[in-house]
Amino acid sequence: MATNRTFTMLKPDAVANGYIGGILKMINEAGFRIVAMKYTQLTKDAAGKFYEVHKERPFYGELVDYMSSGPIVAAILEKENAVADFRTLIGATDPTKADEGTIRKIYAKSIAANAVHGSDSDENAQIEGDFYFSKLERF
Ligand code: IDP
Ligand code: MG
Repeated sequence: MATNRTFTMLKPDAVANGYIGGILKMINEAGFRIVAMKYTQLTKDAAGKFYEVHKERPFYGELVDYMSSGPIVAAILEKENAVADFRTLIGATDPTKADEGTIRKIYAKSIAANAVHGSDSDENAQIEGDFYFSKLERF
């Protein structure tokens, strides 16, 4: 299923460090339109559910604790080729391996606290957006 939308979260480290404005500016300047947006905090249960696909990975517990540790910004973004272009904009999972000029290279502290989430497929973008937003919250 092809869509022109992706889903992102500005993670607890990015919010705590005061990077919301800087990251949103990069997102806007890269040509993404904000379809939906929410400032919220995941419970441990909700974070566990969101990252269920990673349940078997060794960092799952750490990831769930971290993602529920403070407020985040969740958003649906629209642009042609949104999923792939947003992954390019955020850079590699490990910020030490991220390209220059990417959001993670500029704002991320570590492979765990890596500033931002980006969906990895159209299907997951749909699932992840539905996790946070009702139809009435999309514009
Ligand atoms: P992605 O966010 O670049 O798609 P995934 O492999 O889907 O990376 O991992 C999901 C999230 O889990 C990462 O963004 C990061 O916060 C965390 N993570 C990934 N690998 C590690 C690791 O080796 N140690 C700790 N946390 C990790
Ligand atoms: Mg991923």
